[in-house]
Amino acid sequence: MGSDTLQISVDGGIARFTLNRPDRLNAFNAEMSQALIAAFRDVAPREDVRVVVLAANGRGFSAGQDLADGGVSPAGGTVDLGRTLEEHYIPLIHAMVALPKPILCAAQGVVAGAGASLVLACDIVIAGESAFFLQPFAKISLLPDAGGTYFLPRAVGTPMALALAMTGERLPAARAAALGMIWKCVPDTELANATESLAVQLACAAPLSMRAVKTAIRSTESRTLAEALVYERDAQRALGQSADYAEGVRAFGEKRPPVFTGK
Ligand code: T3D
Repeated sequence: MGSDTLQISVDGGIARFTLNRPDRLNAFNAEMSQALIAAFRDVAPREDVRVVVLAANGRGFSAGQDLADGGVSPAGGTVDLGRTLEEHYIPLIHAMVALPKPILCAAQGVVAGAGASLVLACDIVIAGESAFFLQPFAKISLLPDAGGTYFLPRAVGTPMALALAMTGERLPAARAAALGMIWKCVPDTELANATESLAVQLACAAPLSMRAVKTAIRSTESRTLAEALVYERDAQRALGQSADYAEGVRAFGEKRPPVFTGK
């Protein structure tokens, strides 16, 4: 697993995926996209992985699509960007949203284009103060993709999403946090520690609960209130019959931390 462009490690219930094209500001080429898709698919069924941490090496998280990569560079004539979306970003976003475990993202520096869409597809985002979110698509006569037109208005509201996508203005991490687009903005020097302690917390959380929370909240857009209530009833019924629920209540009564097994 992994490649030169994506570092992967698994330890203590935490899978760490680290984008590794720092000299290109972690712009996505085909190799990095495919490695990331394979990595998310690989950990989906693994019981030894409770949370994924997505991070990036270097001064920026990602500058989006690598504009020099063969499939998208218009230098050699017209290109079919629909095809590259079909091959790379659509399966990637599906793999992330369908992953039955939390994805925690740690972002620094530039978070642009498809890289920004990817971050919005993560479940919890912590950003360093240096981070800024950028929708550069219109500057090259494109529209936000990789789920950008879906995630962005839901994260910041339609008026803000339109303005960000049409102007290409930078949205600093502190403002993104104030808008509720990300979970937290911390000093860059604290980004690694803040990410690690939240990753450990999520790795110790009840896996069935994490999966149910993600599935329920991620699917609200396509559900009516009545459907959401029914989904909650059915999911809660199943969770209430799990060994982890019994353990959670027992641990509460015994005033000790619970030990969850995912059963
Ligand atoms: O169907 C499809 O697949 C299409 C999908 C499209 C999805 C997208 O993501 S479209 C949007 C693509 N991204 C951009 O348009 C952003 C382009 N980059 C920039 O605007 C700037 O680089 C940044 C604002 C991100 C950062 O600026 P700065 O001054 O901090 O760094 P820099 O010097 O511009 O970049 C550092 C190097 O990374 C530089 O290379 P060099 O000169 O040192 O050899 C630069 O060319 C390279 N780089 C930055 N972004 C990209 C890139 N190389 C390829 N693709 C990039 N996107």
